[in-house]
Amino acid sequence: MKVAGKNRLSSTRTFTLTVDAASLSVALREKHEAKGDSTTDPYSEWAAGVFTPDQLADATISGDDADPDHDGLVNLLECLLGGQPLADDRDLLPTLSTTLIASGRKLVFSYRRKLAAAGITQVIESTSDFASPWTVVAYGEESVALVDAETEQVTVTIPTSGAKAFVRLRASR
Ligand SMILES: [Ca+2]
Repeated sequence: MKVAGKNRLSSTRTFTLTVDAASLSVALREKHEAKGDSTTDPYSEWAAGVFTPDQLADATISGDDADPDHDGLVNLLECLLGGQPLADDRDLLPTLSTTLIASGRKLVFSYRRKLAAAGITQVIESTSDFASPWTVVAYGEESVALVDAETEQVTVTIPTSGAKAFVRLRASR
């Protein structure tokens, strides 16, 4: 899908990484929402540093939802997670694991993010199946630990009693 650069500030694009607790597979979803303002924009700063002027002028390469390296991470998520938009970064996909606890089990959802991308809105949601509504996760606990001067590891635990659960990370600006 092509997104014209001149429309960049006229809409909010939401990208979603979905992690299936049963199979640990990861899917990427996206939706667009109309929005009329332009707020703090860490993406544009990031894009200016990783794309050439010619690439910046081509939304199919530098647009929020473009994936020029075909690694499954669109540029907005590359920016948030610390990827390189022109190199395969599948190792940056969020991880999900399960741990047994007295009341059932909990999901441990974890991802790395760049401190410079903190202005990108992140929401973690879960559902028991794709037919049920996604709900914002009430974090059982959350830890944020510095990995290095530019990166931090975010870990969220999610109590669950169902046999199956899906967790997704949404990023938007
Ligand atoms: Ca990519």
